[in-house]
Amino acid sequence: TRTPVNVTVTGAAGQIGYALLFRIASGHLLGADVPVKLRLLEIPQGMKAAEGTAMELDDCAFPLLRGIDIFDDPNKGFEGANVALLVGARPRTKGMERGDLLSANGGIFKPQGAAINAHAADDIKVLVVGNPANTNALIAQAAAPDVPAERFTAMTRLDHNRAISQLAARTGAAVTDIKRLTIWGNHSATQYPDIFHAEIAGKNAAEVVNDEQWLAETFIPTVAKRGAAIIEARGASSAASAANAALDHVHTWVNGTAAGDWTSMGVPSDGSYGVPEGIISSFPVTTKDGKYEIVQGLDINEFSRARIDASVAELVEERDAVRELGLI
Ligand code: NAX
Repeated sequence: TRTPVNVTVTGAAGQIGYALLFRIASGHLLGADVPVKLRLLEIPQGMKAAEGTAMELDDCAFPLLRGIDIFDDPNKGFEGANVALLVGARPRTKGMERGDLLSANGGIFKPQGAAINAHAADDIKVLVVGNPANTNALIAQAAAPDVPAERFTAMTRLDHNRAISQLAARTGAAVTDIKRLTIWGNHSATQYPDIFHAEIAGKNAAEVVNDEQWLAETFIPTVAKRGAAIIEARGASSAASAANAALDHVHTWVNGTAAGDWTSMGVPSDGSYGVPEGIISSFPVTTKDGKYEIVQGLDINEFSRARIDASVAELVEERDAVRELGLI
């Protein structure tokens, strides 16, 4: 029998947490044969609701779930963690400037990074979901100097999945026919969903679509603004789809990408494609044996270059702002 994998989830009492925990416990994060122990991390006000969720998890009698512990102290919450999903964050509220948002989140992600550094397992893998996800991941990573930097990642898989779905709808293809789609840059409105290297049933996606106006004026903004459209329709932000993307991100990282395909992950840049080293930017990546590699050698056309550069410029600004605030 396998040793259970310790999975820490922050923001466990929130709406993404509620959509996420039951699927982790039923084997959708790591695999149908991998037992898990859940460590829920909340703030004191969230503890009672997290206990309620834990009661429901008990009531599912999930065969793979080997324990649930709930904490409001990050030093305990990350103890022995093999996988950490950093979901809880400080949302932007009315009248909040970017600097306020970054410093409020620095107050969360810096201590969490330090706690991961001190207490997590040696093989820790971190996914940051809480926004601004890329820069929150950078803050946590900077606070964890003993953990290899590449273990800190940010979620752009929801954007990736949204882009696949939009492209499938436009072309009438099945989502499973679409490969090699890429989200570049920041998980924000500046993100760039790139179909120039994507394939639809083996054919180049940009050639199948053959409509640059649709690309620029419909596809890219629809994907980039989908979060706002969900809020408008549902009266609440994406939760089940975000949870699903978090499961996909970690599952792919641990279990590998399919031959001939890749995925999108926010990862520390190694300077590839002119993205400044160190910032956490979304790239096309392949994964194997629990490690990822940025796909190399793609030709970047002018259309793509301008959009990648714009999103990366935003990430550089965010990095400079958190540096200024002493958060990294
Ligand atoms: P909720 O407000 O429903 O839940 C957040 C939870 O986090 C709350 O229970 C709160 O008590 C807890 N929390 C706050 N500070 C904490 C801390 N220091 N330690 C532990 N827990 C803490 O938000 P929800 O809808 O679940 O969204 C969570 C985050 O995901 C938000 O930042 C949101 O912007 C972000 N998203 C990111 C997406 C992505 O693609 N990267 C998409 C979905 C989502 O918008």
